Amino acid sequence: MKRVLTYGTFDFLHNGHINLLKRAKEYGDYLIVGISTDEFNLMKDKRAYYSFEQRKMILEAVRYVDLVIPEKSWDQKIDDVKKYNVDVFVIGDDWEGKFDFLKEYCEVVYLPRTVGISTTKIKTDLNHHVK
Ligand code: C2G
Repeated sequence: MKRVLTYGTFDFLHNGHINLLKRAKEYGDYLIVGISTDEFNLMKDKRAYYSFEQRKMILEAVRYVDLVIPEKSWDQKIDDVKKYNVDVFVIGDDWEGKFDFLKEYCEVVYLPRTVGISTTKIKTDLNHHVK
């Protein structure tokens, strides 16, 4: 059983998120997703439209996701890797290099982001009534 871990806010779940989760799952058999709590989002200077509970429920419905855990701080990743016996940490390459400290504990993979979609773009387009 190869275990994969990733983290994110996953607000307004879109094809870029799904593409990331799909590829992350391909690195193992069991995908754990740490979803940023509403409080931690404030520390990332993000305000999600959907609450933690809503985002958790939505992610749990995604076929690639096996377990959803709360991401409460920047400092929990090493503990999570140990606690869940993680083999591979996967995240989008907008974070390239930022989590290399995990290489001591597991494989670290940065995947190319999906171009043309983001939660920010969705919000902007909706505000401008873009068809
Ligand atoms: N993503 C992607 N392509 C996009 C948008 C997002 O591949 N067009 C990926 C991001 O790279 C990330 C994941 O989808 O791996 C979730 O994106 P966010 O919800 O924006 O996550 P972020 O705020 O970057 O949180 O401790 C790590 C942070 O919690 C990561």
